[in-house]
Amino acid sequence: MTKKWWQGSVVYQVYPRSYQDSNGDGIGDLPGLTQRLPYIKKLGADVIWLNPIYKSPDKDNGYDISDYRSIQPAYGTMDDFDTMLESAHKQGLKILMDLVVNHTSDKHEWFEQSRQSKDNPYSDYYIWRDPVDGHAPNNWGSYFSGPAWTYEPKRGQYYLHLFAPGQPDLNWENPKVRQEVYSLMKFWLDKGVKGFRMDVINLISKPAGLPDAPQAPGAPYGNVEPLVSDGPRLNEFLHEMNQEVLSKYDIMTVGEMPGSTPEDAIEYTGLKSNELNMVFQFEHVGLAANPDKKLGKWNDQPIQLVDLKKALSRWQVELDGKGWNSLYWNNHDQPRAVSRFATDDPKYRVKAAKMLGTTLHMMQGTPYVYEGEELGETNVHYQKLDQYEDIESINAYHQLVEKDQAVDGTTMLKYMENMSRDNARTPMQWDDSNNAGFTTGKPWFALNPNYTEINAKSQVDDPDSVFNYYRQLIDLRHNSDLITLGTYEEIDPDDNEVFAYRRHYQGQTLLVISNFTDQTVQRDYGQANSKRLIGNYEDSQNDTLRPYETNVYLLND
Ligand code: TEU
Ligand code: CA
Repeated sequence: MTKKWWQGSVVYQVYPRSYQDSNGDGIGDLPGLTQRLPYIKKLGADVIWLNPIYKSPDKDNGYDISDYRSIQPAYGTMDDFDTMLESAHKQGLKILMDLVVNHTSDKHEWFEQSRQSKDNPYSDYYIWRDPVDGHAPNNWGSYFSGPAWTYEPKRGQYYLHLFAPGQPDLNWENPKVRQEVYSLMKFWLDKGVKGFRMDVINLISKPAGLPDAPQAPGAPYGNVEPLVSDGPRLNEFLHEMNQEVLSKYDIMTVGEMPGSTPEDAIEYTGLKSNELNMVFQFEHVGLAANPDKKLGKWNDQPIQLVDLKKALSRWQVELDGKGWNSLYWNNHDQPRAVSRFATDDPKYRVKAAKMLGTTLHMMQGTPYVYEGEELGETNVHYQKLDQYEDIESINAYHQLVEKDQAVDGTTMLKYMENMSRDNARTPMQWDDSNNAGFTTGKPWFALNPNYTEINAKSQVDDPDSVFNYYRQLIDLRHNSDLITLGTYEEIDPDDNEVFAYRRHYQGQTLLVISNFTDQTVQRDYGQANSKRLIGNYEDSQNDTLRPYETNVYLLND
């Protein structure tokens, strides 16, 4: 197997709004990112995935785009973008853009036209349906609470929006829509960006007839995901996109795919499929959802290690040699990794963050590091509703607590503290000065007060920091085909305390052992007296694993 550049790469994700403000308006921007590129280079990442930076009314922090070919003014100008891109290239960094084409903003010109009448050039760019008995055409609920349909009196019809009403779904059945998408993709690729992260790309092909979705007892709407994910024409659309655009450039693509299975992912990323390079699967971030189905992801229960192991190992084993994995613990939609999968107790936080990094970065696939993860940043632990900013969290509170009375307010706030997307969106913690060096003005979103303890400045030159540990993990991968390409062998799937696995490649074996508990435990996998490549304690004590201890060994077969 010849290694593709994106198989040997590590991606660093930047949420531009919260990365670095350069002009004191409290909002992160492109010149701010340009200033910080050397930091990302120092970490050792190869590629930067930028969350949306296009013109947008910001109903969903940029995931509602009103012009795909211009920059959101708060982030700067097209010149600022070009400067950033040039500077990135000079430093050997590639830029990956966020492609959001399941939906646009309702303020996009296409939609402004489309909603006027049933017979204008854009009338069929979106998914319009007549009312049924004076109601919405089916029971679909939006990902952001409420119905997935909104009535437009001018057309006397409803339009579909799987997310907010300000995010109408594009009609991919219309070949003109697909050509528009291919054309905007070429616009960015011709500038020199090196690929796309494709937002909810497995939702673009809707099932024929738009039938009702399964509805949990007591839930006001049907749950669309099982119905709209991996729809009937998805492979065809992705294949067409590949033929018309992707195959003409040397780029990487990762499709965000809630609800996809390994079998689906093999279809999209398979060596012969000519569709995408890899997908973001949701299995491990969907664990510990509420058993009361109408509460969905909102819960405060810890994840069982055996479930986490099962989820990650399944993708490792099933995609080996057939597709390619992306590896991630968190992103802008998920709580902070260390709080969620280990502990943010100050006593163990540093050890735990290193342990998680090791467990993920020694797997097969392309690793993604979300801004601040490399510092061991934690959840923000808000206690009040008015501290939240994210549309998903706020809408869910109003729907579940006030409208449905499915849960009481205090409990819901606990669930949000645990699961809200806002945990990931507080500004980057650069130093211990006012507002963590993120802005000289008033930040658009409050900082996590622990920035005085957890920040980049204190870590970059400290050899024992989480930052420098991540740097070593990335460096190890860059220099090892065993880590990049080796096959995966799970050890003791029923062990709920230790996550251990082996990797095999050309007569060499890598052994990875991570203690996910705050207790000392004993495990013997034959590691005694083996060569240790990396670990989060000064030395290895062989079979004795201290709290959150992790070690990686190289064994010769
Ligand atoms: O996320 C898609 C998605 O599945 C999320 O809505 C997810 O269900 C939720 O955030 C986790 O509970 C993508 C983007 O990453 C997200 O930021 C956008 O809000 C969404 O699409 C709509 O574009
Ligand atoms: Ca700014």
